Amino acid sequence: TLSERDLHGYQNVTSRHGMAEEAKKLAGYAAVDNHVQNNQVVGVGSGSTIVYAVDRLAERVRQEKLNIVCVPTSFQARQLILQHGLTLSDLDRHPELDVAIDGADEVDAALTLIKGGGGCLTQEKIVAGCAKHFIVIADFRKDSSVLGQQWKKGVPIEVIPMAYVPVSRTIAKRFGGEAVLRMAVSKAGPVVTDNSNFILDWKFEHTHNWKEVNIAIKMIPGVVETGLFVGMAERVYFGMEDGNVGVR
Ligand code: ABF
Repeated sequence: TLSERDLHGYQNVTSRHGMAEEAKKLAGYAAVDNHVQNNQVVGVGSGSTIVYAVDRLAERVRQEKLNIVCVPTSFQARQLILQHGLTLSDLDRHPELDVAIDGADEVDAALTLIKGGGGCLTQEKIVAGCAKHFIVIADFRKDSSVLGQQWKKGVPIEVIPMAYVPVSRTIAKRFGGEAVLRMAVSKAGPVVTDNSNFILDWKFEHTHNWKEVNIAIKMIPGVVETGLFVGMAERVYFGMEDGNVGVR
């Protein structure tokens, strides 16, 4: 049986999780209501927060008869678009997007993001880079002043499979910490991305000049993309515990 303390702790965790779900919805709705207009091309992110944004987008398309096309950032995002009956498009047809909406693992004071907890960082960054406005949605747990404060899984880095060992060693040597190959939950083997690559999770040990580190890591032969989104987010909507939406 759970002790009183454990039960209280468990209730805390579940209620905080429950609050986080509500907070995700608040952020997703606010972003769609404030940044999506008729006749637009919308980049759709990945993760769980974006699900609320897509719910709201589909609702508005139905209610307001909006003419919207959606460009996905992952297999999951593509499924979300299809499941909601939204019009699916791609970067061949729409290389310029009006707005991209996506989640994040952590946001710092300068709106630098860590993304890629879900393994979709490369297509997410490509789509975000093609959008006039890149809007991020997150619950209060992602709202940090320094990266690493709350997100403890490190910076995801997508790498060409044959290069993951030299890349991991180079990162540890140059920047400290440890870059660990992301294994599938089954432990049967490494996670393989939508682009058939591997992911290293770089558990950095201290703060860095993320702009410089991002460029330096990107230049290591074998690196496809980093989960550091520097100077890309125009605005971040945080669903808060008190039911309000914070905007940075
Ligand atoms: C995606 O959203 C990823 O970049 C990021 O890891 C994830 C955050 O997931 P969630 O919205 O479920 O917190 O864009």
